[in-house]
Amino acid sequence: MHCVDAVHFFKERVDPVEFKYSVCPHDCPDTCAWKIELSQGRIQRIMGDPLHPVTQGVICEKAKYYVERIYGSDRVLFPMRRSGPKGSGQFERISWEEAMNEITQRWQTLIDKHGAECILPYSYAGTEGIINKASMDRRFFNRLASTQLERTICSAAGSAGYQMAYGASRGVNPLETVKARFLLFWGINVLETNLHQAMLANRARQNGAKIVVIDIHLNKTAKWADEFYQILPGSDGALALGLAHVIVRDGVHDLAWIEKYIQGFKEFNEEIKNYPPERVAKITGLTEVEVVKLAHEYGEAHPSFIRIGNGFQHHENGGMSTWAIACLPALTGAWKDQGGGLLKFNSGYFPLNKDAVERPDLLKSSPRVVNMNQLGRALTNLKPSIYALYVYNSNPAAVAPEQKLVLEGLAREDLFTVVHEQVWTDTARWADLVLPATTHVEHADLYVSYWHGILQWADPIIPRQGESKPNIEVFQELAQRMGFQEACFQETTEDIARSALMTSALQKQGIDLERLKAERYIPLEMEELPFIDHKPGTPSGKIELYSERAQVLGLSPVPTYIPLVEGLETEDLEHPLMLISPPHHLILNSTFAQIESVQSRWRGPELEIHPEDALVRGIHEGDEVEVYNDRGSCQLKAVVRKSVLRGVVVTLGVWWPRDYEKGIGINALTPSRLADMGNGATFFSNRVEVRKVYE
Ligand SMILES: Nc1nc2c(c(=O)[nH]1)N[C@H]1C(S)=C(S)[C@@H](COP(=O)(O)OP(=O)(O)OC[C@H]3O[C@@H](n4cnc5c(=O)[nH]c(N)nc54)[C@H](O)[C@@H]3O)O[C@H]1N2
Ligand SMILES: Nc1nc2c(c(=O)[nH]1)N[C@H]1C(S)=C(S)[C@@H](COP(=O)(O)OP(=O)(O)OC[C@H]3O[C@@H](n4cnc5c(=O)[nH]c(N)nc54)[C@H](O)[C@@H]3O)O[C@H]1N2
Ligand SMILES: [Mo]
Repeated sequence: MHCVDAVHFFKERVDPVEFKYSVCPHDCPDTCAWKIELSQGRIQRIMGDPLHPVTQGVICEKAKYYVERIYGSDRVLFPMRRSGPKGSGQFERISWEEAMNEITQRWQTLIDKHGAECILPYSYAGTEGIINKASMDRRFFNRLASTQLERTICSAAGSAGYQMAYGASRGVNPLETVKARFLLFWGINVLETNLHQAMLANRARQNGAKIVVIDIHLNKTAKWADEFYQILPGSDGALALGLAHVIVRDGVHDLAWIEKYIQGFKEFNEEIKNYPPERVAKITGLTEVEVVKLAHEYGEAHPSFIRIGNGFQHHENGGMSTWAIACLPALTGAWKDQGGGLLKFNSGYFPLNKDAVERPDLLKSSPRVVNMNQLGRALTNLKPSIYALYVYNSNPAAVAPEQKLVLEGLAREDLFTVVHEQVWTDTARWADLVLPATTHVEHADLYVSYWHGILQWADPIIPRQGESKPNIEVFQELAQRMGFQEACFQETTEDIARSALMTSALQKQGIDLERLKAERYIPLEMEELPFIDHKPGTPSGKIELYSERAQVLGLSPVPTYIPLVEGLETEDLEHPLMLISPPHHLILNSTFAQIESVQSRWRGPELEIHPEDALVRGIHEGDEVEVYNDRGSCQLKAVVRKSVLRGVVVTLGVWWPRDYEKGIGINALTPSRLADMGNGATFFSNRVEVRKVYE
């Protein structure tokens, strides 16, 4: 061996590798614990923490590309001011001092002229870290009394529907689901969107359990299941009520349990008489035999577990569908068994002091509220006008419905737009000022999960890139410059985390920030038998199959099936197809869409269309097609496949508008109508037509 080689060899061997830990911050149920390999202070590799009870050393494919997100050439590193026309992407570097002065001066001028309601914040769950998701920002916009944002883009309809029955946001501890004998994944692509739940289901299957999927799309999860029921979009409520019909008709229900724990069985029982299998078969596209079989298999298995996904919550009837599904374990008494019942969300297991964190008391007036699904309308139609928009933790140019209006709004010369971002999204390109944001490995935060019950803490593990700052610091500075005197605007991440954890429930469990920092993650107490250990939070203290609250809201007091306004039962000859656009496994909402490793594995935006629907339109595999309706149009490549039912087309993933031909994304087509409950999103209740594009 040469001398030089020997040195090189030696150097390679001793290059110190160290491991640090963090938490995946994304809007995903799994909230994974990361083990990170660093060399010379630089992140080399991201892995799942093998010791974390839920992560168990496994993370999804996209998170492995995180290194590219952190160090990529498209990071926003410095404050930038627009130097060309809006949307041109031309920016010049400025200092934080200049940026902060410009924002506060322009806001002050606008407030003097139009009042603080001319300012609109726009954020969602870019990070799930409590501090940088919703703390100082909420305090700031409360104190400012700006227009308030109703954050309903995800699962608001279903949450409201679940609350009707249970008055709580908790259900089965996912770790218990290994005990289930029958696992029903309803409207959830669990292999792609909740990977660790699929791992737990695999363990249940090894113990003899059956896995069943109900979806509109033959996706990866449907192929993995033991049985797949492919239904028409938005028909879930009818299916659930049909299953209830058969369960009660055939005596599979548990009357003793119902008498003790249920309110409104009598009224519910009247309603389900309207859903015999022959009617439900017509609405759902299943056969009568399938409806009866599923009802019996579900009703007779113990423990039986239903994982409620987001698929049907993105329809106008999403609230009612969720309520109807949520009634099923109440009929069969599935909650009696460990691992039996439902899991829609488990955020209710984290007893944090939200008011201390967000300070709603700082809001002294009742400013108007804009629903985040209707950003496009708010920017183009609302009177008095919005003159300033502040975006963080979200990429509305890609993810919000009615994209044409959103982009028209962002293009307004008289709208002052500030975007605080980690990367150069399309939204950032439309901004007047762009501020650089730290990623979660550059700042500290406190994490909850809406699926598992483990509280986590993550310290920063690398230096901040460029001049990036976390959300909390930017809002501290803005508050100071706006002259807000309240002491809460000076609180640090740790101060806020401490007050978040200051609740009697956590104190009883011996949890405080010092312990959490030392242990990094602490499993919280979860109910062994939800809604038996503690009563539901409904007014009656029982599981409500009949709800006076629903009646007060002008809704049916029992779950019912309401056909979609833009569904397959609607007369609309010009737009005969339904377009569904659920997540893609390589991206998370629109995050990761631009990074090279993802782009190189992606075949471009695709549209799955049934062979018969393709044939009548003269469409062949690989053709460029235009999907259109009265809201807009978008170009994709056709994939002709029986993975979709006739009348339904599917495209996976919300890619950035710039990735589609003509710079218009899939949300150009989606509606901003609101769902039946919770003012939720209706992305999937969307009629379209498709035609071949001839160059
Ligand atoms: N890889 C990846 N993971 C993610 C995300 C991501 O973008 N990518 N996003 C995260 C976020 S924010 C969320 S909210 C969750 C969402 O994840 P999920 O809860 O899985 O919800 P979706 O993927 O929107 O829809 C799930 C399935 O419902 C189907 N579906 C659509 N309409 C209907 C219907 O009417 N009835 C039925 N039964 N099924 C229907 C879709 O085809 C899809 O296969 O995933 C999170 N995890
Ligand atoms: N057609 C269609 N549209 C959809 C959906 C669908 O299924 N189909 N799904 C909907 C759903 S369920 C959801 S939840 C929404 C999600 O929509 P969004 O919440 O907008 O999610 P992302 O697209 O991931 O954008 C988050 C952005 O926040 C930035 N970010 C991350 N961390 C930080 C931080 O600490 N500070 C700052 N300032 N920025 C940060 C990221 O870089 C990223 O650009 O999309 C919805 N849109
Ligand atoms: Mo979501």
